[in-house]
Amino acid sequence: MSDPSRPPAVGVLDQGTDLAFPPGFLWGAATAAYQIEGAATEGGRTRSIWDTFSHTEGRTVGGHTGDVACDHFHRMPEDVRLMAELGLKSYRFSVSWPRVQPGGSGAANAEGLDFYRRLVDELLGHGIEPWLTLYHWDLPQPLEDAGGWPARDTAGRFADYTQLVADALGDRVRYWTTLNEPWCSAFLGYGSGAHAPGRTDGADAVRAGHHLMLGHGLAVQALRASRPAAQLGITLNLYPVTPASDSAADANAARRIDALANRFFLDPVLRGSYPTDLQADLASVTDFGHVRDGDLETISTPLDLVGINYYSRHVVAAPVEGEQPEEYWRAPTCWPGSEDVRFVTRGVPVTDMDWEIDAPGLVETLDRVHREYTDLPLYVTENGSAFVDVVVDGQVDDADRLAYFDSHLRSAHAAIGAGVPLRGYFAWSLMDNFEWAWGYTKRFGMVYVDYDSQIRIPKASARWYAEVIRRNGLAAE
Ligand code: IFM
Repeated sequence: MSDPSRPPAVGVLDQGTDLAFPPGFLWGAATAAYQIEGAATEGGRTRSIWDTFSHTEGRTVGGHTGDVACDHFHRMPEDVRLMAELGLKSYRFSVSWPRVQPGGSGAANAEGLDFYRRLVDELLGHGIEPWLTLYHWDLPQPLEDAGGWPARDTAGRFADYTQLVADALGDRVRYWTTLNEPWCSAFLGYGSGAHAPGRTDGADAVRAGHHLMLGHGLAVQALRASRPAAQLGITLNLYPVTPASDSAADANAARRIDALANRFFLDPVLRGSYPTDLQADLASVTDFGHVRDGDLETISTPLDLVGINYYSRHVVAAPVEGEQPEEYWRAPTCWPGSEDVRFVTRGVPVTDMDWEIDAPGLVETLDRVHREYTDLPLYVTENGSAFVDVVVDGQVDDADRLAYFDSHLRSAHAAIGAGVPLRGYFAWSLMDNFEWAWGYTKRFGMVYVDYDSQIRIPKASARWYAEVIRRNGLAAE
């Protein structure tokens, strides 16, 4: 940090009673390989679908790519020092598949693995628990060329890659996430095409979702066999889905979107079955012929924890006849079979992504997963917000982001009070980074990154979060 002794600008924990979190609560921050590492062609790394996509004209804002990003590959030790100064108890990072297994098949790339060995050692040396995500969207390009996630074989390739990483890092890494947000990989990658690889076929999106989950199940089995002490989970991006009115038609729209956004993954992973209403909704898209005997048993291989990424709520309405109200908008084609459902803008405050700020939705989401699906420990593996940041006198006073964190941590605390076994919280993100199709135009970091100089400036929210961690709690309101 530039000046750790300087008090946080806003939202300081004062003398009030703390909202204390349970002892040992795992306070962390998260990043992902392609979003921060850079060094895209170094150390034997080969192309992923995101290299291809971002280098294709018109795919990302400003033609931005992850070629350099935050240059974390070269600045890793100094970034870990920053984490230590913030007092992080854990750091959630992802391994770049094309860095450790170039091309997505065959032997491991020792140089690639060595980077993650050094990262893990550096973290452990600073008393920071490494939390490793195996797949945060960077499929090796040759595997996409062979069919990508809609092809069944990709699931097996993912399990092979998992084994390589488990062999190299399993002695030092306790917490493992197989997939980050498979909804995005499947439905943005193969449905709307807003994400890599940019394909637009509803049936492919559904097949991709299934094979991602199959890969998850196979990876869990591989890890369990070779690293029995590891804590294994998956990270899902979940949303409360609320009907815009109490009409039966809007309730049905909400049911459909809930099935695609949430239950598509929750049910197979935690119950070993697809929801029957989802299958009926998707009848015009796919007959689910890609699901083979035994797949759902593999997909529902028991886990040790569930990771939840929470950002916002969906409010939805039935398709509108005739002229549509201004606040009703048609979502991009990432909802196969339900493209005609309208999403509704409520006029509540939004972040720079135009995502509505809805802290109570976090309690709802955590409570629902716990009540309807599992007694397993839950972790918020991502939560955060993009806002426009301005550097003034070398400081960034990101009051909006700080308020977002504060309100969502109050929700996390409320969820624990209501009996949810929430064991940790990871802010998204440690630092500003490549926000996928938005390039570098959206800043989610607690630490500001000047992409020209690569100077890092902890924002007010970072200093505030450091204090929350130090006190293991928040000031009462
Ligand atoms: O930046 C992403 C991250 O990679 C996955 N979860 C959502 C974040 C914000 O869009």
